[in-house]
Amino acid sequence: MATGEKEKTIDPAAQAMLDISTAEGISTAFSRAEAMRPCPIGRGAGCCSVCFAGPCRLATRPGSELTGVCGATQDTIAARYFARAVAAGAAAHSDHGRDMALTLLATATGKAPGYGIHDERKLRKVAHLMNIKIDGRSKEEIAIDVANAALAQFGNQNGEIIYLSRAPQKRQEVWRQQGIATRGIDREIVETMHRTGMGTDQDPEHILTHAMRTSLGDGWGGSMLGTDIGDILFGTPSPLRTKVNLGVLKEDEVNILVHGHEPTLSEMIVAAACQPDVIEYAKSKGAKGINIAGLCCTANEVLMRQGIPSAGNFLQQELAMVTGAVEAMIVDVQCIMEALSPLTERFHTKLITTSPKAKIPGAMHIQFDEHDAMAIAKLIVRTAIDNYPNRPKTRIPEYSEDLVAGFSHEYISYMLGGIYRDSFRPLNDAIVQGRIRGVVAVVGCNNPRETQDYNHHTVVKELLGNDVLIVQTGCGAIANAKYGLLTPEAMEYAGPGLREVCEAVGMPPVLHVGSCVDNSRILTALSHMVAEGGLGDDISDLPVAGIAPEWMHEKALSIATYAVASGVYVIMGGDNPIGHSESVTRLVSAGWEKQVGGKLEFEREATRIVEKTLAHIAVKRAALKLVPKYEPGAYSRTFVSKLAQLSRAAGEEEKEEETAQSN
Ligand code: MSK
Repeated sequence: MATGEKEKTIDPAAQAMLDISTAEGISTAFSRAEAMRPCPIGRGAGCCSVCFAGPCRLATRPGSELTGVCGATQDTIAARYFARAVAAGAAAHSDHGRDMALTLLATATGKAPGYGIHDERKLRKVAHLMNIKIDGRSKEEIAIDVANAALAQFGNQNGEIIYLSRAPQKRQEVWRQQGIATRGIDREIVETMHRTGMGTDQDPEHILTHAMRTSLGDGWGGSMLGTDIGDILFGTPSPLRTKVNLGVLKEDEVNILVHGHEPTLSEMIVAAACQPDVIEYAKSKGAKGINIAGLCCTANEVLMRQGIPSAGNFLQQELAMVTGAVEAMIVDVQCIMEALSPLTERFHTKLITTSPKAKIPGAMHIQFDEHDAMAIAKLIVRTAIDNYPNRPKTRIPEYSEDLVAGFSHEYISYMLGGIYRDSFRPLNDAIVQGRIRGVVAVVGCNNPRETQDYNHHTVVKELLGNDVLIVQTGCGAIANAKYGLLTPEAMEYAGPGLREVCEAVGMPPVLHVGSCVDNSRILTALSHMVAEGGLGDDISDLPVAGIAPEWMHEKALSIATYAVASGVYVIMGGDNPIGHSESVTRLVSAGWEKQVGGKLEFEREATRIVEKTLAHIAVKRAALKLVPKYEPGAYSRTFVSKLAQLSRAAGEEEKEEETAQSN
């Protein structure tokens, strides 16, 4: 173990690869984050660069009286910064949704051989939601209408996007009262960019309200369409068991990693790797077979539906290459580090970009086209196979864990109510009776500014012990899977009430519901909980919360904002990105709570995150007149002392940094 490496991650596989990286002088996100302290002005939105009279640097601390050259205040600058990040995040998720709709259209019109409609039931359900005629029509006819209706959601100019109607009635009224019912997905994103440019919207509250409208077009628009159409094309997930962490790489097989977000190519890569001629080709090169694994959310897509193992979460992409065992890393869009390309100069891995939207200098580009998907997928897999004889000495860390994934909201409903009466009733009853205190979504990325996975792991374990049912998506799900929390065995961490319910229903206490776009499944599940009755008549009445303890991407801000706009209390870990404006920080918390019933807070410490979450659940339970009450101090002692140790270490580091800055 090299000095100082222990605090970078709690994952033994990552730790092993970091030791090697340090010994061999390999730069990783961990080492770069250490060398590059965050800019003290930029990290709280104290800098404005939206026009070219600047950039205007206002201050390193909140409360500056300075303004930009145009007179923009710190509050306006912070609100614009926040809204633009939300728009960027919403754009990423929604463009994913658009591509899925285009693939569905190509499939239904016979222009995308290799794809099919795998879940006809879901197709009909979605068609019904979109008021599309079903009776007497072929699945292709219905799918064409669904795809066209989905595509129309992006360019819609007036009225409301269709899926807002899936929310509880009261929530829809809140959106209308506040003027934040999304008109069109693209329209709101474009309007955010217009409003936040130099010289347009200068009222922080007004800007932030529009950020909510934009984000709703992500959660109840682009992301929800991405999820639904993904299910129609590739199947709605149901539980399956697979493995996670770098130990899923194989010594004697061609290792291909699929990385990024969209399932269209990765599903086809999986199919191509199963073709007898392709397997024979791999054998002809001396490999025993072909091993496909995933990274980030592409991993979650093929893991949820196909049981393909995950090699790890966001911070493991470079470390996977350092194993020397990866013949090809196939990337599409989002969360792909530019640093992968220089790494290919040291390792034999072929980095293959595939999206017409994303090229990386130094990487090989094989452009994917769904109209010729299998031929392209085979070409990519063969390129990886050709690289197998070039493999150097490998150092695959021997760490992998089992996990159970595949909990779509449809399956959760079936699991709770049974095949004839699928429903959320048993969950609502368990919450009413107090066996389950509440439901918390723990989602989002890794961030090299935090100890990798520590906050994800700590928050989830603590909440489980307090009878809170957990749902997870994205890299957060992979984080906890690495420590065995996504298995029925995690029951040992559950409080007695939660345990009783999970044992009766036969479900694990942590449910992996999918990739980042699948946070929309959580919105649907919350709407079902409201519809089931007994827990109020709006999402904001439910004893639920959302946490992104190690987030780093703009997409996480969009997710947080649409969750808040839907009535959820959300806590994000790490630094407050708008920390230089106390007023804007208040607007997104107390201000938004007044407007829409949800609020957004930033909190570094895992213990505080847990305390605030449990306190919020207690308040919601009290408002619903449910028992039992929240009892502070109910955490396990081991965790409290470990957390105290880490928070002391973090405090000392911050002090050192402040001293360095004041010098
Ligand atoms: S991949 S957005 S690092 S969760 Fe969805 Fe992971 Fe965050 Fe990317």
